[in-house]
Amino acid sequence: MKSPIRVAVTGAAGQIGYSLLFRIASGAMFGPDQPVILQLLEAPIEKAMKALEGVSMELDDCAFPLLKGMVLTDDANVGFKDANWCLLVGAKPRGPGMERADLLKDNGKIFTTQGKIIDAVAADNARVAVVGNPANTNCMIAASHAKRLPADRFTAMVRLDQNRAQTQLAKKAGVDLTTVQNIFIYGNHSPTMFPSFAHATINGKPATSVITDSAWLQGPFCEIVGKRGAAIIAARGASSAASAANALVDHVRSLVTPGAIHSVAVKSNGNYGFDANIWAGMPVKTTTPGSYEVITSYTMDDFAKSKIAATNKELVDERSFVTELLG
Ligand code: NAX
Repeated sequence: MKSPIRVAVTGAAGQIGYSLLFRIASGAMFGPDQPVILQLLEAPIEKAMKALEGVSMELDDCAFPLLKGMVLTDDANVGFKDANWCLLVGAKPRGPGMERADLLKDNGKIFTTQGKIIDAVAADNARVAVVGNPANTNCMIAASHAKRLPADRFTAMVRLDQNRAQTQLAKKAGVDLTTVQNIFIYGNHSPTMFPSFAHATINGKPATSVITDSAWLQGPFCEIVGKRGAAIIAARGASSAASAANALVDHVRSLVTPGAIHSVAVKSNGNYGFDANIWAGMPVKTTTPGSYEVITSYTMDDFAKSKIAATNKELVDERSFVTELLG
């Protein structure tokens, strides 16, 4: 049996946390032979800590063989101590009438603190995955405060968007979704994201030769994927939680699986026309567990370039709202 890894999860008593923790403890994220210790971090709010206690009781009641311990805390220094993976889910939701800039600043403060503490107390091999919105910019803020951990350890999740795009292409083509490959998300986890259909394949053929309705690909397809989160809120009365938790399982599982090719928001080095130093979704290939290289070989047509320019602009604007929070 391998020795346990420490997995810190913030916002552990929230909606996503409630779907996520059981999947991690079951082995879905790190594999059936990898024991875990869950370090569950919540906001210092009595109600949240009480709810967290209830979740931990349920985790106990699952008798997961791989779950070797739990830490419940509202102290980030405890929550991130020696953590091998830090899953940053907790964030403040956008309140009624709240401007995006205010949300960026409020959540940016959380990620400033957490970035510093992770850098100070997490394990040397720590990896960080950000889900809390605005995920790309929060990830950039956290990474900017890390002096020990390199920037490529900090990733933000666009996997939910990739999964959504894969399913939409499969439905349109009337095929099993496993036949849809190489559909990647570029840019921000927001409605401006670009699901790059031109490089996708269906049963090994270009998706554009199977789905010949280019107006649908350029219009409704991009829109459905980009606005799926809002559509779920409208239908369910609450934001996507189980599918987001599932996407985080996929995000990390792919990052620990050498050879996996998937979409991750990573620090841009100017690839694909993204501004350097923002965090943007792009295709990566996992090299060794936890490490990856960006796939830079895809060429973009004019339509793709215009979509990437729009999502890049949004990320640059977000950055400009939070410059004073960057380390
Ligand atoms: P919830 O409001 O249900 O849970 C968030 C939890 O975070 C709460 O329990 C809260 O007490 C806790 N929290 C707040 N500040 C904290 C802090 N400083 N330290 C530790 N915990 C803290 O939200 P939920 O539905 O779970 O969503 C969590 C985040 O994921 C939100 O920001 C949401 O916008 C974002 N999402 C991101 C997605 C993505 O694809 N990147 C998709 C799903 C989701 O919308």
